[in-house]
Amino acid sequence: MENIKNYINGNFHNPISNDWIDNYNPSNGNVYGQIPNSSKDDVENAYIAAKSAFPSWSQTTLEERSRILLKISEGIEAHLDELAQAESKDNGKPISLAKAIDIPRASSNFRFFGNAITQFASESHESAGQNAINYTLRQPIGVVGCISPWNLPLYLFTWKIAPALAAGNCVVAKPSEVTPMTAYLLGKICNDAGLPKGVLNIVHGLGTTTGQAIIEHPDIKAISFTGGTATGAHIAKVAAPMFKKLSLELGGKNPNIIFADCDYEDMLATSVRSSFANQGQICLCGSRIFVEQAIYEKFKVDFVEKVKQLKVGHPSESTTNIGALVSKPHLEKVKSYIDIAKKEGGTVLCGGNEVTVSGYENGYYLEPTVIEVTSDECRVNQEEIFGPIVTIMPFKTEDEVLQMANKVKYGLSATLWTNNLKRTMRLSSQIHAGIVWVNTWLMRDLRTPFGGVKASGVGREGGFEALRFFTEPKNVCIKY
Ligand code: TXE
Repeated sequence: MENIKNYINGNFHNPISNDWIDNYNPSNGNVYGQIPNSSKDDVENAYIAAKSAFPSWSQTTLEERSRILLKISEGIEAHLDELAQAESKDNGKPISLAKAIDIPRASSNFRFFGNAITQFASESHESAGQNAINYTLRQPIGVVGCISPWNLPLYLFTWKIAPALAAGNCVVAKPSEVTPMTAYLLGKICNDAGLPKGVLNIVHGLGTTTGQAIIEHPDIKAISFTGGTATGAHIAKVAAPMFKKLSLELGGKNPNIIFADCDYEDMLATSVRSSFANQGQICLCGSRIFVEQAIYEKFKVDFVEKVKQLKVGHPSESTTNIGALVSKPHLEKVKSYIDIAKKEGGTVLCGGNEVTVSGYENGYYLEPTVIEVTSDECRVNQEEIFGPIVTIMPFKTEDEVLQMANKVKYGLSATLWTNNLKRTMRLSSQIHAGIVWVNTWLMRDLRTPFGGVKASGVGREGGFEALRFFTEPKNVCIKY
């Protein structure tokens, strides 16, 4: 059994209450370890460690902070295989994906913010004619909370922690209880990199116990959260009256809009990826596919043929394209939408069935599923499923598809396939989303603002947006 511990003040500790929860391996449905279900007392100890470390860390020079963050980045890189194996085992994602995307991006997150902090500056404003100069300080907040989800565990965990540390804060962080392993392994990498004790503290446990203790802690001044919209709303309700700074990266139901003038083969290959990467468990997946009428029938045949070629298999197999879904409850939730779609008149063009992978009969496997819908207003087209299920339907005009694209409560990302420049500019400016990809998907420049509108969240991560979130601006005005 692989039991893990909390990482507090640079050391590893059991939960004070000695309360543990099972950690499942999605590929075979077995319990393979136990993780702390940390209580308020554990979170308080983590907070005290962070508070004690803050004076020194916030006064550490940018060069020294940068040096340590770059060493953490190198440490993640040096442990790529171990971390990728752990991620794949914990989440059910193919090992190929963990090795190519998840872990390299976790390393990039620390490298990017280790460099960005040495370039981060603030403004001054001369009040002409008044003999006054204003300068803006951007000071670290203090102890901040970082709470992350199970779909891209180390990738999203470090996406919050790296800028928080770079900006001079100390952190109480909680990964998802469903995928805690790589966060646990990060602790030793941080120690080896020379991160001072207490600067980063990692507590494990359920959202309702450990997560709740973090968001309601009176002295944890900012919360950076990625997860479901419902949980984001709950966090806002708790934190708002405490005047905490909030960054909420929530769910999505992203349109993939395909015009007849697109580069067809590139669109087709990328649309398979944007539909089913990570078993469709990425908030940025293009789960609603709208295709211009002129190529709809051709697309339907070609897309279904390509999806049928995707191999559902054990995550450790190099040939696996679709691994296991992250948990039994999530598999059941995703499966339920197939019945819902049928009841609403949808047609399952391929997939729709659980898969039994020989030798792993109790694993959580589902075929990649394409459902043709007759209306954009059906539940399967409105609600975030967060699994290997996409819908397709035709459209005739730009206005029609723009209306359908925007007619959901979410507004995270959108993908647009066209070579018509004016149409690109028109639609990109009118789509309700924080990110619009044109003729590509999931191409990421970490300097860009990342986040969504409406029920997809509040605030932006990435680049200087993240460093601004994790600092407090103060204007100093001097008359001379
Ligand atoms: O998210 P949760 P889950 C969507 C997706 C998924 C749904 C729920 O649709 O089906 O959200 O997924 C912690 N106080 N996304 O269960 O519950 C929790 O422990 C403080 C989209 O993963 O939001 C975990 O660490 N923390 C998303 C984290 O919040 C609490 C990616 C996320 O858990 C808490 C994942 C509380 N009261 C799911 N309750 C994306 N945007 O990428 C829970 N948590």
